[in-house]
Amino acid sequence: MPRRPRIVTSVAVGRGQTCPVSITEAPDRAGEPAAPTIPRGWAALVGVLAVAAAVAAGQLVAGLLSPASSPYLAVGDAVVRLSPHWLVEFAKAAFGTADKPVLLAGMAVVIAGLAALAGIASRRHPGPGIAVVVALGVLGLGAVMFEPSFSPLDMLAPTVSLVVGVAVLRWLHGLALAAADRPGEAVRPADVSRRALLVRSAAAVGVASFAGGAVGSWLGRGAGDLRGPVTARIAAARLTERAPAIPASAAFPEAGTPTFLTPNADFYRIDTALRVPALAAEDWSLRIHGMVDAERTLTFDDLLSRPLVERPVTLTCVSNPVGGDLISTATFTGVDLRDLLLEVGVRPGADQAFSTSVDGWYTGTPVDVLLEPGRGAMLAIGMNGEALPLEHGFPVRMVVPGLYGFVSATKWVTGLELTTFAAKDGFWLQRGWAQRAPIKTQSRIDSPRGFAELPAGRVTVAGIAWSQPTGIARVEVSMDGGPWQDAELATEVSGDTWRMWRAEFDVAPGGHSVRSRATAADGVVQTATEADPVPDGATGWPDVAFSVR
Ligand SMILES: Nc1nc2c(c(=O)[nH]1)N[C@H]1C(S)=C(S)[C@@H](COP(=O)(O)O)O[C@H]1N2
Ligand SMILES: [Mo]
Repeated sequence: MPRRPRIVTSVAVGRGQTCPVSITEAPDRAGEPAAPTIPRGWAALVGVLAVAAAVAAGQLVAGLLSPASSPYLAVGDAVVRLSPHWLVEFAKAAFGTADKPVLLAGMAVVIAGLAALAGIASRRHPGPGIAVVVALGVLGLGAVMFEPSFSPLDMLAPTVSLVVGVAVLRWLHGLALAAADRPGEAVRPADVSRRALLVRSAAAVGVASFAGGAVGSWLGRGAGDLRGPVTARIAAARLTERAPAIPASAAFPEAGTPTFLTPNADFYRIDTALRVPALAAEDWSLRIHGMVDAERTLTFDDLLSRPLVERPVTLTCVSNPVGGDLISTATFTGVDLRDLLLEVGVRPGADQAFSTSVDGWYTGTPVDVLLEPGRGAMLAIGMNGEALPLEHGFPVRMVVPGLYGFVSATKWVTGLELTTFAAKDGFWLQRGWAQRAPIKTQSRIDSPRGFAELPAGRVTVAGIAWSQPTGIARVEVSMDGGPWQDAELATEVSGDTWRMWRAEFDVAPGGHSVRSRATAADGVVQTATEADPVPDGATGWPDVAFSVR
């Protein structure tokens, strides 16, 4: 039977010209109704539900087997890793620590949009929809295989995801097609029941996807009980160096400063990991290799059998703007890293200790800093008397007093290669940040808060200052551009930690602005020159405006 042109139409071919085309279709057999077409809305919904089912199935299998194999989160990780650095900086600036939920939500919107378009392209034949579902599935599989922790079993979740996506698409597509109107035909009772079946099936897929995805995410959230036994073992271990007692006079919380030690739950968190690695202490090991006399692999038991030290350290992020809150203090427990490096024997010429994390992150730390006597670099296993929280590097991280986190504080550390700076670049160095980044002398005003309205009378100005590992010798405050006035300093705990300060002023009703500047123990005064965080840390004097009634 010859094919005949059914529809003659014209399409725009640019600049107002049109061109007639004929769309040739399979011929209708005499008397048979025209081919059914799924309404646009339903077609889009079929696409979205199929992809939702695929994502949920991947999430569920990953949650059951291996959280690192979730295709959805692996794609998110890949986006973070492949994003140009201006985009990452923009996201950090715009969303702060909410950047991860924002990324995942943005991905959901993009994927749902794609799925809807795929559905609409499949109003008659499921082919285009299947192609899109397969393409997304292959993307998920590829992203999982690129995860640094990839093992072959991890292919199961993305594979199940792909298969479920295609199956649900074909199934719902079939139901939708069966329920679709046949042009020129009256609605029959069978059509009504077909429509009811479609609605029920679509609702079931929606509910099952939501529930499966939620359960999978919950299962994969990381095991809290990994930490309990480790906390107990740290408590029972032999301490050869105790942290100094923290006197009440080390902070002025009543005046508005933070508490001296930051509770673990409030400690600032910065990393590129969408999923917190959940690595059991028994499964952890650290390989120290490269330019060393004797390569060495340490287990968690090896660490615990060494003398443990306890040190209060203030960690600071290079991205912290003047006045920002990416700074916190904890007492870290762990092993001395200098001792360990002396044992393995660092070869002459090795100027970079290149640490790698199980999450795929990496950075380089100057060897001379790690080997500096008294610097106190450590492999930390405990934080404020507990095992490290998962999001702060459980079971083992690096802590190096005096260096910004991005060049020193590798969390979930599993490799330490002694090499040269010429040979390798760290993650943030590759993205325009500095190679060596000692912490700059800074101060912050915590009280009054910006734009506060205070009652008339005496005003207490209070804040923090830091200059690890040197320590703070002086903080001065200037009200309304007046002379610098010495602030009262809190009791010093260590040069590796922040120091609180406060000062009192009589201020008249009206608007005011107050500034602070710190002086380090070596006499270096916090510079007034304003610099952005990129590439090696912000500078400038904090300035807070407030008013008095
Ligand atoms: N594995 C890993 N470790 C990391 C990072 C990271 O992205 N991945 N970020 C670093 C940065 S930039 C900082 S400031 C500190 C922050 O440590 P915290 O989250 O415990 O405060 O961790 C460092 N260690
Ligand atoms: Mo950082």
